[in-house]
Amino acid sequence: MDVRNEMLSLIRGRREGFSLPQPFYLDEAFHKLDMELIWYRDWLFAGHDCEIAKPGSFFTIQVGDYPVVVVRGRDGVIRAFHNSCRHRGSRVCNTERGTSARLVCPYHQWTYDLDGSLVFARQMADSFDKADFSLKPVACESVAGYIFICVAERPADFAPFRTLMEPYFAPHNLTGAKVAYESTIIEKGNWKLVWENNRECYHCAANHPELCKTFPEAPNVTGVNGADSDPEMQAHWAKCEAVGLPSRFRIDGEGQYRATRAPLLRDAVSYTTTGKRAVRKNLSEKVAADRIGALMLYHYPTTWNHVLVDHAVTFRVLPISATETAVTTKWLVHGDAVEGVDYDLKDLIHVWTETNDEDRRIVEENAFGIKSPAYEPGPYSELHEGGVIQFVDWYTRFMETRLVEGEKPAL
Ligand code: 3BY
Ligand code: FES
Ligand code: FE
Repeated sequence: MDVRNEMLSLIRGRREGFSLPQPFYLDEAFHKLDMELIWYRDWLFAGHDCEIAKPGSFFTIQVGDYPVVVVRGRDGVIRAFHNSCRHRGSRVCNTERGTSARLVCPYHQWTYDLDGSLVFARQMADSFDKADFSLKPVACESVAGYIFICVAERPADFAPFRTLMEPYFAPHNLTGAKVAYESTIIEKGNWKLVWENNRECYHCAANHPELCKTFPEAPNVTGVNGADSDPEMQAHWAKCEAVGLPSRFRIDGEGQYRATRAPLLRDAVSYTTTGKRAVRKNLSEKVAADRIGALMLYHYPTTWNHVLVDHAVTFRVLPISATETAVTTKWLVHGDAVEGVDYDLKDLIHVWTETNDEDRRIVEENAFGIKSPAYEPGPYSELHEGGVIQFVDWYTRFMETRLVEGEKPAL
């Protein structure tokens, strides 16, 4: 049986409400299908507008086999390109980030303008037309300070996500923020294990002593069920919406992204060990109220986020192989906030640095155990792991649809 049929039959034969069969977490051929059908086709969170605030500033990102560069043009527009030179294919930008008036390939110095057009190629034949060799564009959208890219030739419509997400995030001024700190950790586990772990707080009390001081472990905060009927959530939404902050739980029809705002525990306003703010200056001038809790967004397959009154923590997931995943965390503060004056960096990053490391260990232990020939899919807790059930349902439905599409003869 070829790998597509094997995956399809495992999806169709799987027990709902149970974790996935072993190959979904371990097998390189299955992973290649994940890359092809999800990662190379869908919108992915790449980074923030404020990271490339000036014309000519760029960052690079590796999506499976695709190196991509995201750059701000002289016109202020953010664009993305395949980071593969149109001469003989070398990577044009080989640093994580930088600023440059033009993008110059280090191999033979073919030189591209910030809009991707080739402006200089030394001593080529007379018949050579530079216009034929621009950098290939990658679809790129910026919304409320978040840059999303899609390497597919015909990307899905981005507008529905923008419509849902923008009103929630725009008041928080992430375009005017700065990244106070970023970290990338490699978790030795499949990207779906990283997500499964993220979508529940069943593990929180026993594993996250720092986060649990401020973050509620209630399943309707992390998951997707029950928030609407929870009077505490409703009261919180009403309070925040009264000061102009959209807050109620919203999810798209496919279940690929949701936004909601949740209160933190007791009097907490931020993710610190005391619950007190980590940054003196608010993230946004437009948000004055302190007790707004956390605005949470997830968007499969790349990102989950928490926006607080004083800072935001954003996460980006990128698979490296079937059994390794890079998780990049960024702490954003007001663009004018000064380290040592407005915030102490150690305090700011402490809780999520610990939490990430705890989650890394959890994911790695999970992956370790799944490798056992004795592993078989186990039941999720409906009460506590509704978010995980939702993620796995989204993933299997998404893959099934695309595997079936692939079976149809091309027109
Ligand atoms: O970041 C999150 O949203 C999840 C939710 C619960 C715990 N965890 C860290
Ligand atoms: Fe880029 Fe030759 S490969 S200039
Ligand atoms: Fe966790």
